[in-house]
Amino acid sequence: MMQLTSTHWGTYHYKTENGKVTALTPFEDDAEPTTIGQGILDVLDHETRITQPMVRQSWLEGGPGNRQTEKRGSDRFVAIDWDTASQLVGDELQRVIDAHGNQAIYAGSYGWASAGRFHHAQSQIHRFLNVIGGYTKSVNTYSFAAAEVMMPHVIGDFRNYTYNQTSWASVIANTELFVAFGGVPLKNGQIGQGGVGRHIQRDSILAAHKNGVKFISISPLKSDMDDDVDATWLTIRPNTDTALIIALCYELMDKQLYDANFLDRYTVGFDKFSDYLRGTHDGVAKTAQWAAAICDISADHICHLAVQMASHRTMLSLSWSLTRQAHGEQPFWAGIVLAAMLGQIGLPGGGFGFGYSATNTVGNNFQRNMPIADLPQGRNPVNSFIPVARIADMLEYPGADFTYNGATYQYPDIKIIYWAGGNPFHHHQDLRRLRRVWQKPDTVIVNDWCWNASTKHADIVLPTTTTLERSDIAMSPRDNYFVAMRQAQAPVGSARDDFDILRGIGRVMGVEDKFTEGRDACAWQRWMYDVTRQSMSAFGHELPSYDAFLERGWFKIDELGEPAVILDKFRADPIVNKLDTPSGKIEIYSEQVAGFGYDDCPPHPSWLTPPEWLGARQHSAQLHLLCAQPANKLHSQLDHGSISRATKINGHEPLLINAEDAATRGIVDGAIVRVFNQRGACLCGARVIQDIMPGVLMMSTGAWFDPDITGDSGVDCKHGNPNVLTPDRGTSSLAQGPAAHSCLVEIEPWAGAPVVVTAFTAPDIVPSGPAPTRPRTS
Ligand SMILES: Nc1nc2c(c(=O)[nH]1)N[C@H]1C(S)=C(S)[C@@H](COP(=O)(O)OP(=O)(O)OC[C@H]3O[C@@H](n4cnc5c(=O)[nH]c(N)nc54)[C@H](O)[C@@H]3O)O[C@H]1N2
Ligand SMILES: Nc1nc2c(c(=O)[nH]1)N[C@H]1C(S)=C(S)[C@@H](COP(=O)(O)OP(=O)(O)OC[C@H]3O[C@@H](n4cnc5c(=O)[nH]c(N)nc54)[C@H](O)[C@@H]3O)O[C@H]1N2
Ligand SMILES: [Mo]
Repeated sequence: MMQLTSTHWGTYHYKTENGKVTALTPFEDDAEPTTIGQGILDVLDHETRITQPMVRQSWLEGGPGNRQTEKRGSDRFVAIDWDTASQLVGDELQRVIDAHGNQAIYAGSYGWASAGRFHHAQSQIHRFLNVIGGYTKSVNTYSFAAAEVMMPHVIGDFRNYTYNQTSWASVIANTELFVAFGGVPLKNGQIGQGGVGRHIQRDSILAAHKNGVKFISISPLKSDMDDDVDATWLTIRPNTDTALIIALCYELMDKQLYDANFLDRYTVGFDKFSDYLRGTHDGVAKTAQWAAAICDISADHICHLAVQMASHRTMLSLSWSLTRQAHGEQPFWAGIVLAAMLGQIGLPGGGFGFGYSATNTVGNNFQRNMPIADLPQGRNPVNSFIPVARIADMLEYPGADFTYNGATYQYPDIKIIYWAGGNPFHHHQDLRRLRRVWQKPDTVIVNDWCWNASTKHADIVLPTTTTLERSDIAMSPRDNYFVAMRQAQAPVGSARDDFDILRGIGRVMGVEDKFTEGRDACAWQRWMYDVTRQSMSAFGHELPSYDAFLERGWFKIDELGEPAVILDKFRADPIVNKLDTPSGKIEIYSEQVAGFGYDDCPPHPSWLTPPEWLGARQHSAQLHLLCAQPANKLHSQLDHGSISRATKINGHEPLLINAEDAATRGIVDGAIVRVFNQRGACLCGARVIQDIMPGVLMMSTGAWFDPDITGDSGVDCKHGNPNVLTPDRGTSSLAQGPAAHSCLVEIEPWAGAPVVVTAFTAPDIVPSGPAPTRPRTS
């Protein structure tokens, strides 16, 4: 049997010595493995590993009626045994259900968790909570919420197009000009949710280059495009891509370079949009000169780009990051309209794509929408939900109205937060605010394996295994490799799988059998594989038997014979293969969106000035902060490991700053700097470079939030988490998505004494606490 494991960042052979994993060797089919995975080896047993269930001391001593919730994030923890922990959680869930109903439990539990189909933390927690009557959920993602809500109005769907888009194979063979808004960041293609068999992004882009594809990268950051493809780098002011795209549309219209037949046959609403381009109602023609002033790109460049696009087979790649900014609904919509004007949608290598290399998945060329079984979720009888990034609003304003996709809803009153497989103190914006409103619920429960900011801000912490400590199956509808993940070592301490944690709570609540249906983890995995095998057979793929799969360790589904092209069937026959929009066509103007009447999301793509961008600077000291995905880890995962730690500057997260901006502020390479705005401040280490647009800073996400509990330094995060600076503001009334990339800050050399980063230090733990008192107050 092969000793394989799988992660979001690759598949590995593992080696053990004395019962501990000591080496991970990349899988033989993966010629471009990443180093990210090696980061786990030195933290499996690190001081940040949680080895026993923990309860926050004042919560334990005071009981749920007197919990000193303001101490969340600065309190000591008491180590307890599993029986006590299961009882505490079971009793508290029951108390809240009895007193307030299931909607008072918030368990959106957003996050990436780990690869492995069965031990997927969210699948487990959601199934469990459905068994006990449901929970308030979240909808959409932090990745691209604005697109998830907007795109169905425009092309009928989003996910189906982004995960199944025109493949690299089609680009390599057919594209002449590849224009990438936000680049093609290979750093992001290192990962793929649910497991990666083979990394394809670098090979693909190099093959395209070799085949003569010309790349243009439109981004504030040069490294968003690989140096080896000789791309043209066009710098753009952050958050202004919509203006650029609209001006490109204007120039195509003005020069009669657009495909009127395509617009006629496949779209609705161009007449209204062309009025907007001309400025019929607002008196502003959306010319290249107009956009030049907004985007800081010369009008000549814009005109030239329009002509180039119209005279070549052009692929427009629209980075997911464009949706994580104020009015993030607009860039993709505008991009689709531009592609429609070029008339190449549905042709090989032409049209639009959403974020090539945003993950390893994007642009692959194998069977789409494979029917891979999930752990059955049951039914959630609770209706209440929030758009995922509105969590702080929900906690702050229970009962208040919010808008979402044409309707108005109310925020529920949350008493328990239960998180498994995500890190809200990584992913949410304006962490000072989140920390404040996080004190409101009665109880916060977190399942996780390490002492990151979310476990430190919990009341009850239930320690989980890592993937190396359990068996599972890597099978994802987005990757063609199936991998039998073997348990490589025993769990550290008394860590349990999420499934066993929930089973224990279920026992206390009298629902264990309903939750497990009499299966243990092994029996569930066999069941999920067998269900998948059956449905894949109906789909035209014969999978080996489960036992043969376990014996062999892995297998793969072959790539498609023909390069995949999105919307090719729609192009072939727009009546038979109509889109799932009200008109059945691409909606350049949406009557439905018009009916919503949102000022911040008009019925056709529009340039709306963001609340924070370089054009809204109050003084020249302000810079635009981008906080992109980290190259050396996945979000906050493994930030404490050797690979990520090796990039820190005196323990602080690095920040990229242009040499000019650094010089005017007296900042030298390697200096510790303070970055601040009205929402917060953090320390980080400056990396002075040429290849970032002046006026723009870049700080990756993922540094573990490290609040200064003493208050001595006066900063919100000692380590360098950009989310103490980012705004907690919805993209618009339509999607209410996160808008982290719209953020102005100032920066200065740190004049204070050196600050010790404590992000990777465990909280104070009381070894064996008093017997828990559990007064049942409410
Ligand atoms: N400023 C800014 N913020 C951003 C973004 C940005 O661009 N800028 N990007 C956003 C995006 S796109 C995303 S997707 C989010 C990502 O946000 P998250 O997905 O919340 O981030 P992760 O660090 O992946 O969190 C996963 C957590 O699951 C835990 N975990 C791993 N395995 C297990 C397990 O088996 N069981 C349990 N119970 N837990 C486990 C990990 O230790 C970790 O704490 O961040 C968002 N935040
Ligand atoms: N290594 C690694 N890979 C990852 C992740 C990770 O944490 N680590 N996270 C994964 C997840 S969950 C997601 S959702 C994807 C996200 O994938 P993306 O959305 O592509 O991620 P980002 O890195 O935020 O953005 C890509 C680039 O867009 C540029 N950019 C930002 N704002 C603007 C703008 O206004 N205009 C233009 N033209 N460019 C802009 C930035 O320079 C940035 O480097 O990445 C995935 N891949
Ligand atoms: Mo994401």
